[in-house]
Amino acid sequence: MKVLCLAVRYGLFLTLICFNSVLIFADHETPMSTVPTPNPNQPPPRSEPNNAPPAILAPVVGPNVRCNDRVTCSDGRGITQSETAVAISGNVVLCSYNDFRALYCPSQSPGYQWVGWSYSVDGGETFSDGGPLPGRTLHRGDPWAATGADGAIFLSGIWNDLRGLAVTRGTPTEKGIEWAQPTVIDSPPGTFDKEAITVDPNTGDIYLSYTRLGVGIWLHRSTDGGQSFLPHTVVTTGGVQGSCPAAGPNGEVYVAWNIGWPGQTGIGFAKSADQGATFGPSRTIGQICNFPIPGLDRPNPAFPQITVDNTGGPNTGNIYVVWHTACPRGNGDVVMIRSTDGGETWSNPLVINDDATTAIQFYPTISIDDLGRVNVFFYDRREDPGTVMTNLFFAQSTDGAMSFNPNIKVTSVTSRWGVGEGSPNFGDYINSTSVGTKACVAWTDSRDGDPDAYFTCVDVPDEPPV
Ligand SMILES: [Ca+2]
Ligand SMILES: [Ca+2]
Ligand SMILES: [Ca+2]
Repeated sequence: MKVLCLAVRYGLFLTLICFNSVLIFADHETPMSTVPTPNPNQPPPRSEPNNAPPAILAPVVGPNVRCNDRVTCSDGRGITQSETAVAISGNVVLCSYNDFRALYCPSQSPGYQWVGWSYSVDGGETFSDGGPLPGRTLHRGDPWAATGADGAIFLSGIWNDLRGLAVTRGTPTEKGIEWAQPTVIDSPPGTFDKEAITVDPNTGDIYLSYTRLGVGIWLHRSTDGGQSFLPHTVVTTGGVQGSCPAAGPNGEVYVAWNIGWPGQTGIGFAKSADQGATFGPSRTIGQICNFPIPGLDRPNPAFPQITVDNTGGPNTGNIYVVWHTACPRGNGDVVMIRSTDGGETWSNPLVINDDATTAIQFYPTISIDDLGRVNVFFYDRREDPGTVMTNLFFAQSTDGAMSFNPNIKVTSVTSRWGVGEGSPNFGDYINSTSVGTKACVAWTDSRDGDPDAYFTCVDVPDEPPV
């Protein structure tokens, strides 16, 4: 029998009335004589831009911790650390960045290279500057990092003045990270740029995608823990940049990229169903409408980030892509699209930032935690629209990116963009990773006066058992 019940409130009295059935329940609440005490564990009142389901426990933003030390070259130069990568293995955290001390004083003790790095052995509470990497000044920047299935940490970057790429395997220890000699990819000859790596969590295989300037996006696979890489596969051709790879649960490899940078127009995508041996046709899955980023000293790079749910949960296999664009609302916003069918079809873009301002949001980075929650960090100027004052914000989806919970400010101090030396002063991207219930991020922050790499985690506890 169908039962329709209405909760009707008369003043302080609540009455539950049921129709089309016997009256099951009718009661009157006892009027409250005192105001309830707020529960500090309850989240604050939420806005409703995304119809987000209520969270049970409040997220906790950790302290903002600087990764690099602030030692400069003896002449005062070398102040910029930016364009960040991050990987976590147990209590060891790698925080990597373009380090301009490599430009101005590579020989100064302890020795600097373009792929700067710092490490933490206490889960990111404190960091130490890492010093020389094997290969030293042949490292040429654009760091990216990933954690291997065996707990190793992989750090990639451009090699030898854009003549190759290097992937360096790090072994976490109680004292830090022990680096092997880099594995170099430098043939056939060409101009290499803006690589990114990912690890297939099921096989441990490493995928590295990158730009062959003027040629296209290529991809290499390693099946031996980064000791060697198979010959390249062409992902796409033409004027493209800013690729990002992701591995699916059944050997799929997906790559997303920026079409036409710096005259960027859209987000490209291609799929391999055979572990990167061959790729299907390139498709345009998103649109880029350009907007300026005041304080950034070169054209705005709208590089996408892509990830796949490999948790084994209900959204396993879902693909998520984030980037920034002014298309939806006329100002810079962070948007996401998702595919639930292996990249065949995609959702419409969902604007993740929930502000009501015309401020810009940019440089989104995405990861998926052990619960399948979709975690996104991005720069945000909602508190100071139209200026160079920048914060980092966080947004989480618990429903497979159908909606996002209210955004949370991550930075405890606002950064002023524009300072720095060399280009790009604040980098082309930031990076994040999720471990357990924590979403962790490395970003560029200038609260101390010039660009530095910073790290923090946002812990969003799981809902308590009912
Ligand atoms: Ca600095
Ligand atoms: Ca770069
Ligand atoms: Ca905006």
